[in-house]
Amino acid sequence: MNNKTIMIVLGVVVLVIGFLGFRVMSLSSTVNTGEQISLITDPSPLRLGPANFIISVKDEKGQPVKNATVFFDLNMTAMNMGTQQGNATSQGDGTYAVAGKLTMKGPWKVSTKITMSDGKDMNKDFTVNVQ
Ligand SMILES: [Cu+2]
Repeated sequence: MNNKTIMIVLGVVVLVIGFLGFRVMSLSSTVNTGEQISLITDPSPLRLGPANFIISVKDEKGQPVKNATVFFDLNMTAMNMGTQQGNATSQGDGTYAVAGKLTMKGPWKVSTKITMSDGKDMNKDFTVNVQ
């Protein structure tokens, strides 16, 4: 083989390794991500007054979890605005809804505790801003 052929072969090898490396990375990012708990608010962005909080629970495979218990606690991050907590209501599709009242502008914390049907507990907190 002459030098030019070697360079071409090396280039192809580098491309193949790069491609495989990319595939491995993208595979590992979709495997083993764990359960996903996400929050949607209505209205969004939040403002003073009543608001609905929709908490979505998905399992390790990204499937909606319909039979979890979702405990919800709403308060400001920096001060106690009184107790707003309880279980969110299952909507039957892996989402859980709860109503709250936002009585002051600024950062609020939505704390959730999710209990799966097998008894496994998870906590996830969200910080939202009231405008
Ligand atoms: Cu406050």
